Amino acid sequence: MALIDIKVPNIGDFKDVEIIEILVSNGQNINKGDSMITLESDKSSVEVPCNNSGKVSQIYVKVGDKVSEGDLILKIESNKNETIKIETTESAISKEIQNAPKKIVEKSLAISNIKNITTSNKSILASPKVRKFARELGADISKISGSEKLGRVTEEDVKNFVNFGLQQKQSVNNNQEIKEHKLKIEYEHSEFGEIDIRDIPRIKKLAAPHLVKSFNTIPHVTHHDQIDITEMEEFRNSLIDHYTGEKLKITPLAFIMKALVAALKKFPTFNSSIEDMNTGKITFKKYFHIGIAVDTSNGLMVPKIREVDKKNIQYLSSELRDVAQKCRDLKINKKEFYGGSMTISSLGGIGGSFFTPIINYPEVAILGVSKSNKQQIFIKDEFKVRTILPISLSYDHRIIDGAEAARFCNEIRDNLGKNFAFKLAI
Ligand code: CAO
Repeated sequence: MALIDIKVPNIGDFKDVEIIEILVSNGQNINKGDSMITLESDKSSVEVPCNNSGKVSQIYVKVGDKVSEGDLILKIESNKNETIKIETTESAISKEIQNAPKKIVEKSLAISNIKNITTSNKSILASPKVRKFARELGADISKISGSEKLGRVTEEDVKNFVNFGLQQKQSVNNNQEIKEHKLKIEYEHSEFGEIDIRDIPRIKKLAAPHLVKSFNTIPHVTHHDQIDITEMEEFRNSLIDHYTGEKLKITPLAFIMKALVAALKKFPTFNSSIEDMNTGKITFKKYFHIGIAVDTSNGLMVPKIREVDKKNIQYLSSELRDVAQKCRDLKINKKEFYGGSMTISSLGGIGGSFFTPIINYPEVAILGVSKSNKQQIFIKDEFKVRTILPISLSYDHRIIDGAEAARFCNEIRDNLGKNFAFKLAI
C-alpha cells in the first residue's frame, strides 16, 4: 500500500486558478480518470481528473483556494502505481470556454435556482458525468435530491430538477400574461361610436397608488348596520341660535364624528396603525384626528379635523364646512392630509344605502355613512316611524376581528341613539 501525491496537472499557461468544487471526499474510492476538483478561470470551468486509483487519504485543498500546476490536491492510498498522464491543456480549457458559459447563461435566465457553480463542499453522490451535465445546464447539484441509493444523483434527477424550475418559471409567466391580458381590452372604444379622451385629474392620479396599495395589502371586511337616529335628528333640528333666534345649520356628520371618537376611546385598536407585520409592532394613537372624505371637482381629498374630542358640535360643523371649502378651492395645506385616527366617508348628503369604503392606509378602519331615511320599525307591539342611518364600517381584518367590529358599531349606534345626548356640548 503506497501513499501517492495527486497534484494539479499541466493546465497550460493558467496560474492561480480558483477551485470551485471538490468532487471527492476523504475515504472515498476513486478510479483513475474520475474528477477530483473543478477549476474555474475567469472564463470557464474544467474538471481535473485523477491520474491514479485508490482510496482518498487526505484532501489538501478547499473550495476557494487558488492553485497552479504542481500544487498538491490530495493523497490516495493505492496498491498499484499506475499513474497515467492526463493533461488538462490550455486548449481543453479554451474548448470549455466556447460552450459552457453560453449554455449556462441561457438556462440561468430561465430558472432562478440554478447556476451557483460554487457549490458547498458537502459530499454529493453523483458521477463526474452527471456533475458535468448538471453544470452544463447551470443546475446547482447540491440542491438536487438524488433518487438512487444513498441519495445518488442521476442524469434523470438533473433533468427533472431543471424541468421543474422551467415549469415554475413558465407558470409565473403565464399568471403574469393572464393578469396583463385582463387589463387590456381587445377593441377600441371608438369602434362603437364617438369618444373623447381626456386627462385624468392630477389628484385622482396622486390618490390612485395609495388606494391600490390599501386595497391590495389590507384584507378588508365591511360590516353594515342601521342606526336609529330619530331622537338625535329631533335634537339637531331643534337647535336654535340664541342671538338671532334662527335655526342652527349643523350637519349630522358633526354628531357622527363625536359618536365615533367616543367609540374610539373604548376601542383603541380602531385608532391604531400597523407598523410592521413582520416585527409585530402596532402604534396606538392617543389623539383623535378624524379624516373626512371631501368630494371635490378635482377628486377626493381627506383632510383631518384635529382633536375632535375637544371641540363641540357647533364648532365641528363649521370647521368641517371651512375645511371642505378649502379643499374645493385647492387652498388646503398638504400636511392636513396626514396623521389621522380614522376616516369618515359620508355620502349622506347625496344618497344610497351602504357601500364598501376603502381604508385610508395606514389607518385600520373607515366609517362609511349613507343617507338616513324614514322607516316603519316594529317597537313594543306597534309600528313606529323612525329615522334610520345606514353605516358601513370597513376594517383591517389582520388586526380587527368581526366580533370587535360589530361591538364597535354597537357603540356608535348607542352613542347616536339611546346615549346620543352624551356630552354633546353645543
Ligand atoms: N343622511 C341624511 N342627510 C344628510 C346626511 C345623512 N347621513 N348627511 C348630511 N345630510 C344632509 C345635510 O344635513 C345637508 O342637508 P341640508 O342641506 O338640508 O342642511 C345635506 O345633506 C348636504 O350635506 P353635505 O354632504 O353637503 O354636507 P355634510 O356636512 O354632511 O358633508 C362633506 C360634508 C364634505 C362630507 C360632503 O360635502 C362630501 O364631500 N361628501 C362626499 C364624500 C365622498 O365622496 N365620499 C365617498 C368617498 S369613497 O369612500
